[in-house]
Amino acid sequence: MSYRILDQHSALEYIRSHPQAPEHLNLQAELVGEEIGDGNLNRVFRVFEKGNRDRSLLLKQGIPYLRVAGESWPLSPERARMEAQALEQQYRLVGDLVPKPYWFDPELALNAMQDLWRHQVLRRPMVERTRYANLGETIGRFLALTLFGTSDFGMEPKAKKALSGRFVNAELCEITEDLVLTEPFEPKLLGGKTNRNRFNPLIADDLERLQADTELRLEVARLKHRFMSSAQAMLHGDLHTGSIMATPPDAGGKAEIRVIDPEFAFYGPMGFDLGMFVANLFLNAAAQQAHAPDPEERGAYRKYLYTQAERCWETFEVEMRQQFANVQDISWSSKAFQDRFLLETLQDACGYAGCEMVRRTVGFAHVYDLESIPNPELRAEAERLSLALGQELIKISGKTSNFTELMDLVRTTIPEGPSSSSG
Ligand code: SR1
Ligand code: MG
Repeated sequence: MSYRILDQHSALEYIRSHPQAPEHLNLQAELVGEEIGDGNLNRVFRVFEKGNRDRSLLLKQGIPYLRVAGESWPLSPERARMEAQALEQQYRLVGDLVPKPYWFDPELALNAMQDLWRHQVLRRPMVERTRYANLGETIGRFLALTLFGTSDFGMEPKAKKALSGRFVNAELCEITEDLVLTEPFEPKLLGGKTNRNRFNPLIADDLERLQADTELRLEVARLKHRFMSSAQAMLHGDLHTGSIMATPPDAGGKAEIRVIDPEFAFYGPMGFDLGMFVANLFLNAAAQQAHAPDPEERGAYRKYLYTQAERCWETFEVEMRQQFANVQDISWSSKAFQDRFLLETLQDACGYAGCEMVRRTVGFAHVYDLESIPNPELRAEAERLSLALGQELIKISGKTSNFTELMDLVRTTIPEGPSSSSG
């Protein structure tokens, strides 16, 4: 059957007639379907057997436009194929750190996968200061295994080239190139292009100062070029805290963590994924300025967030070095090369983290962490912290020599101590 946009009813009909569905659901049982998509791009349906919540699956369909913007922003449903391919690779490399893929239906641009109904997207619980003791470590491991495993270090050269050829994700990369790496930094664009920034009027002067900073814009230009031309590994491409789900933490504080939504996957610089993740921890730290008026509580949660950023980097580095120990190409086997590569990755991560913080504060696509602060003055206070740290991270990105230095900057700009009190 040809492409059509599914709704709750047609999603159920689709399931009833799909040959692979009975592997996951009893089609004779009463099936319940609900639309649950709250992301920016797609429609997502959950289907389960009434009274048997464990017998369920998730359908994610790419529609021909951006869900949050409507038909005025066309987008090819082909992105569903990118997600299918990326999920297949990630599942091969990290197994249950991602939802299990069931099937891809090219005609409907639809992915069927494991329904993580016990898991919750991290944004809201993190605004409420939920702690996941194993978050940083899990993401660090996810990144090392997926990035190394799809790079020249982990693949035979011809196989890596063939795989990278399957990840030419031009349309979604363009979104990142424009929304993350151009528009927030440029007061005027060339070629009649318009700038889609949206921001709190109370921080208009701060944005003007940021956009007047030529040193910063030069660094962003370098990072953008690297994003577009440095095909190191298959990236997740959009690894923010809305792309991570977790079960409620157990008595020891640990949770089952899964990375979702890899439709922005493409071959790019490894530091991009790392930078996105830590930036979203720092964005939350900035937003706690308003969410946690008690300085002790705010400081304690920031401390937790910074520890997770550190664990992520530490785990990434340890796992990468372990993988490098088995590298087959003599060119990559020296410690000196590995040190240098990891330093470059750290520097990239630092710069992309800064870009993510700035764009989530003044660009087109914001984050719940900041958006959920109802009072504009309090929100501006948090947004200024985010902009200040974002700018600093971009400016030190080419110079930073270790993660401790980066975290010193984070702690100075958005402090953990009660001195960060706003009253
Ligand atoms: C226009 S899409 C806006 C944002 O949503 C996605 O999750 C990406 O982060 C993108 O930049
Ligand atoms: Mg997404």
